[in-house]
Amino acid sequence: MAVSAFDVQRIRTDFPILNREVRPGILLAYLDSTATAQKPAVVVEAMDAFYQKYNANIHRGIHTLAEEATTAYEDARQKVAAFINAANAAEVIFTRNTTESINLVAYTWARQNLNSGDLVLLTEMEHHSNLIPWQILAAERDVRLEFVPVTEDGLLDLGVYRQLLGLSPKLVSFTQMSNVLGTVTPAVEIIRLAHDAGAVTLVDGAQSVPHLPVDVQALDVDFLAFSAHKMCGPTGIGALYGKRRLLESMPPFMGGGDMIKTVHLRSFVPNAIPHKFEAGTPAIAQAVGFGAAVDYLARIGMQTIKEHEHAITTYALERLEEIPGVRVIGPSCDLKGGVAAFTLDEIHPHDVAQILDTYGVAVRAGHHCAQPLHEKFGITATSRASFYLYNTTEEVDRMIDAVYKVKEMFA
Ligand code: C6P
Repeated sequence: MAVSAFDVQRIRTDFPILNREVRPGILLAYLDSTATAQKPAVVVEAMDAFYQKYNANIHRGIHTLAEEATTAYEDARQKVAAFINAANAAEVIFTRNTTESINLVAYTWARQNLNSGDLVLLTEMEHHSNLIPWQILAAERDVRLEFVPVTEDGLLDLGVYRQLLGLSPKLVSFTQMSNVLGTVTPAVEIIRLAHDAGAVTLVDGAQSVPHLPVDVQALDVDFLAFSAHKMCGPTGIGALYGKRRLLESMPPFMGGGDMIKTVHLRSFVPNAIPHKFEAGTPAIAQAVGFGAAVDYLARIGMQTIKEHEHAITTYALERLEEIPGVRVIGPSCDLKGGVAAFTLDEIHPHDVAQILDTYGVAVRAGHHCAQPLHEKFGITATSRASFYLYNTTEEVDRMIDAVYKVKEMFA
């Protein structure tokens, strides 16, 4: 059954892995894109072409291959910048992933600007990537941390947020989409209020950039962190967007080749942005793959992808909620992206995921690197199905049938 005008069967032919049998006769139903997305052939081919045809180091050589590799790497930066509507490609720093992007801000901007007693405002729905860097900083600098609470229905409590802004935080750092609840947070409003209170803002876009149209200028966000591997690109590369003024004022993150203008035995002058933050040989093939991935997503259109995921998620939530003993955490489908985290009776989520796997259905189980959020809901773990542009209602049906099988086994 098609859920929208979007031709999902056509899209699926772009992803060879989706034809894979997990075991003889059992086709893969990949419902774990929140962990990492599958890659279309165009991404794999772009990386393959780099290694087969113009592999060379960048910004260093003047031979043909080095120039071709440098052009491809910088073209990828332009593509990623255009994808999030950055005003200038120099505002996009290539990192390893979202985690490194957030740490970059914590180790540079935050250590330059935050001191004892200063406040960092986070939320209770953060991934560990947007908690631990601030906990480390808090321990080192005596910086205070406060958290915007999550309500029973999986939303941020904006009333408490407004009150916490009265404490004049220096930084407000929050996720635009929860990897567990699926909640899409009201980022425009959160950022506007933070700026009115004098705070700098960081958005964890690990889940939003792959699944929603994200425009950094419309958001007016100061920093945005995201990973290529969750948006049809390769592992090993991500990005940090930062406003030019901030990036230029920040000290380098790591020292080494490429991030310098001049070096003497006892001193150096850092390079201009973005190179100031890209020490050493970067992930060149991965950047090429990242560029191919954003080309691919942009061709389909992020609004179209969002609508397809919304239709699949609506269907999945309806079907899950009809199963006795299933509890889905998070808000209604109009307030969330393509994530359905649930518990099933008293059955351990690892058992659920393992049994689903025997039917070819790949879901994740555990705390999904959001342990405090699970504690808030009084649980230690959930099973989590997540959806992307290539998922179908048939795959949801297969998951539902498998969940009924789990219930039978544990009855
Ligand atoms: N969440 C999940 O299964 P990295 O690992 O750096 O690419 O992304 C970290 C990260 C940060 N923020 C959010 C909201 C995330 O969802 C993730 C990654 C995966 O939910 C792996 S733990």
